[in-house]
Amino acid sequence: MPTEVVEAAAGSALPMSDPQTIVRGACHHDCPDTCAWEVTVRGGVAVHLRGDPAHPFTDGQLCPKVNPFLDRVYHPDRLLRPMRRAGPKGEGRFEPIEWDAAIAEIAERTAAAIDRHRGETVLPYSLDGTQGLVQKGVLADRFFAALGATRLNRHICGVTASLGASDVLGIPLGADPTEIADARTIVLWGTNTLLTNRHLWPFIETARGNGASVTVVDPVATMTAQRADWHLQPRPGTDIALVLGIIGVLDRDGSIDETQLEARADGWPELRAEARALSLDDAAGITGIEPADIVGLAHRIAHSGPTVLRALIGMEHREHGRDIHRSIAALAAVSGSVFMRSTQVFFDTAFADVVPPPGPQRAVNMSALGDVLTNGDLEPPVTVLVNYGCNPAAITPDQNRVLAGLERDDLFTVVIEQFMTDTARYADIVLPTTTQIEHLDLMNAWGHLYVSLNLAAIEPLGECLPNTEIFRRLADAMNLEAPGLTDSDEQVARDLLASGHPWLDGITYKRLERDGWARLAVPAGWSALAEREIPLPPPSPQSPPRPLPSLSSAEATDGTEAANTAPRHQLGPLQLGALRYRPATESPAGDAALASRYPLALMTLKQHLRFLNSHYGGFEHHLPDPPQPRLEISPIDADTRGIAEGDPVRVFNHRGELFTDATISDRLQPGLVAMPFGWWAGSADARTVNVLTNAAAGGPDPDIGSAAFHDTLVEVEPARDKPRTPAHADPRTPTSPSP
Ligand SMILES: Nc1nc2c(c(=O)[nH]1)N[C@H]1C(S)=C(S)[C@@H](COP(=O)(O)OP(=O)(O)OC[C@H]3O[C@@H](n4cnc5c(=O)[nH]c(N)nc54)[C@H](O)[C@@H]3O)O[C@H]1N2
Ligand SMILES: Nc1nc2c(c(=O)[nH]1)N[C@H]1C(S)=C(S)[C@@H](COP(=O)(O)OP(=O)(O)OC[C@H]3O[C@@H](n4cnc5c(=O)[nH]c(N)nc54)[C@H](O)[C@@H]3O)O[C@H]1N2
Ligand code: SF4
Ligand SMILES: [Mo]
Repeated sequence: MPTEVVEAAAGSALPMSDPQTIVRGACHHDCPDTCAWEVTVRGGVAVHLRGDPAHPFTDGQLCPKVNPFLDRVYHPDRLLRPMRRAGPKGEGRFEPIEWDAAIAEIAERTAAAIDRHRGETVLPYSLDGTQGLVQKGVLADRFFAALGATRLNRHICGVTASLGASDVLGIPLGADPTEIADARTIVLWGTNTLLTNRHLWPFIETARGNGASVTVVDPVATMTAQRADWHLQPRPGTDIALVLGIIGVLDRDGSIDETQLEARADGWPELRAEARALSLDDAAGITGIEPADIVGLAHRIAHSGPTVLRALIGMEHREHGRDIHRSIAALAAVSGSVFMRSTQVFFDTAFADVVPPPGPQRAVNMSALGDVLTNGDLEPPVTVLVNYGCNPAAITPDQNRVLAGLERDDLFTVVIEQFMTDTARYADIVLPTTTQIEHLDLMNAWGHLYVSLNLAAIEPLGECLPNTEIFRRLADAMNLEAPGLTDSDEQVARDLLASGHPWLDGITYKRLERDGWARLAVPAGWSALAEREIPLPPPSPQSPPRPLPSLSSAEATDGTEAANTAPRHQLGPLQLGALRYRPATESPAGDAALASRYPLALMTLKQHLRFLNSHYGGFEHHLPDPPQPRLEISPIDADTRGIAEGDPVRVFNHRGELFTDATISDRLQPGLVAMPFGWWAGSADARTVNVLTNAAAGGPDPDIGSAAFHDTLVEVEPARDKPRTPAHADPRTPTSPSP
């Protein structure tokens, strides 16, 4: 239950005399910052929301996306009742039904599909619509495991970057991001910190105040690049050549402590040989960065430390994304820099579901949804799709194939959503779900080390139910018998905190109820680059030993080689090894025939201040003026195509086309165009940028890793007298019945 506090929240405009409750929580968005917040509730209504001023990372600030979050909660277009489709798929016409009828229909149709095809005919499709551990996954995962459903490799975000880091470190754990404040040289490598990770910026400014320099390595002159001391603008996807160039400089200068490196790492001679094989001029030729600048960056990194190399996700959305991220980790090892990245795996390591992981069902990569739904060879075919916390019609690459799959008459689609998204329009049954202030959750983070407890501040609106309750009801309706299917949300949270892992020492449910958040008990200065052993939870009969995240089960220990306190897993030497730049297949230097038809590289960026992925993409007050996702094009490329500022254009390739207006931009190098991602199409015939994007995995295995969104080739031509799509959905055209 919420803590009863009868006081006015500092900074709120509420009269001091009104009794009110302040409930602690944290933002659920897929954002590294996981801001702690406080909701002020009066008379059962949330009246005010602010960042928790005591939280060391959030520091009382939320962000332009989430400051008006209560408008999202009480938005007139919130889905408030279960609905059944009443028109063609995609049209978005629905009629209300009762919860019991909805649950019964889903249970019956799912059971019938399993009888006909076996469990793997069911595909759960979800991501990080909410990052809360309880609502995002635990109960849903148990439910789908009990059904024997196909497993989804949720790899569209973060996994490729993690694998690249893991290839060097054995486990993808960098340093605590707040330690960036102690750096003298900061390199933000393919991460747009000011936009995507804004609460890290004050720590960077602290370092700057102490004399640190900030370098951004990014093909686009992002807002972060514009605020940096130095912006290096490599050609997209060429970072490995830049890294080899830097290592080559350090090698020639004798700046590498080879004795120390060889004691800690395998594969240095192979890496050195690759660096020596690429001349400085060749590195400059591939990357488009002047030789003197490569030397300058190498010297900064090696001689003006402590140096932090920070990456998040940006470069993973490429065919060779895994190797690009591997190269940054390797550079950190070679140059003695601090390596800083997502902190997700700290939490994955510390928390454990008490229920054993699912059996050996087949797995599919979420990036390949279009193929999975339309490929006639899949056996069994997917005939039941249960979608929650994800908006695949908008966010998944190769949108035409995704939509063709969602249109299939023989596909039974259930969408659990807060709003009538582009995906929900294709549902057979839509189930209305709660927002973050209406349910309980335990929040991890990937930009810092604080865990938070999010308490429900208000009752669910309308007939909304949390994801968890929906899966409990479905499990009951389907008579499933498996451990933990009916656990309460609080039980799930308590069990997660009780793994016994030393990083959760002293962090109890009770403490989180009182304080809202707590820092994982990771020692200051800890990182897998510096420490080559990692604590494991103590083995117990209730929680069988499990492999560490991103380690194969062959590498994981059985947890029995006990030290005096907790058992520790030896990570072994760092792995360097050969590393070579290769152009992506779908890039100007890759497939020449394709590049001659579609000569421009398209990057589909997160660039809107008031979007979070596809959240808010259809919200009037979150859209820019004019409310249209424009194509950015360099002056030279616009000129050669006869395109002027604001002109309507057709953007197209072998996957699809879309119509929009052009913006001439000097943020981009010639040969590169960009469009924002996250907008809604708003109708079945409209398309968004993902109609053009590449679904290839960010590494050699198609089932593993993210999509190569940014390795996409297109052509652009003037399109006067053509309709412009996508227009944003008119948020005032409700497709749901009124509550
Ligand atoms: N405001 C806002 N914040 C967000 C989000 C949002 O939608 N809106 N989304 C959240 C999510 S889900 C994520 S994953 C994070 C992502 O956060 P970031 O990791 O910062 O990722 P991106 O913005 O995708 O990409 C960062 C930068 O990488 C650059 N980049 C792309 N390719 C290359 C390359 O080959 N080399 C180099 N050096 N740079 C390259 C891009 O130009 C881009 O500026 O942001 C989160 N935060
Ligand atoms: N072209 C291109 N495509 C991209 C990217 C890119 O950079 N370019 N980035 C990729 C990346 S990094 C990511 S992470 C993905 C993001 O893809 P998604 O995870 O799909 O993105 P979101 O828009 O954050 O969330 C999807 C939905 O979750 C719903 N939701 C929120 N909370 C809850 C809840 O409690 N329960 C339920 N059932 N639903 C909830 C929201 O209403 C929202 O519609 O997109 C990827 N796609
Ligand atoms: S979206 Fe990110 S920055 Fe904004 S409130 Fe949520 S966690 Fe904080
Ligand atoms: Mo992401």
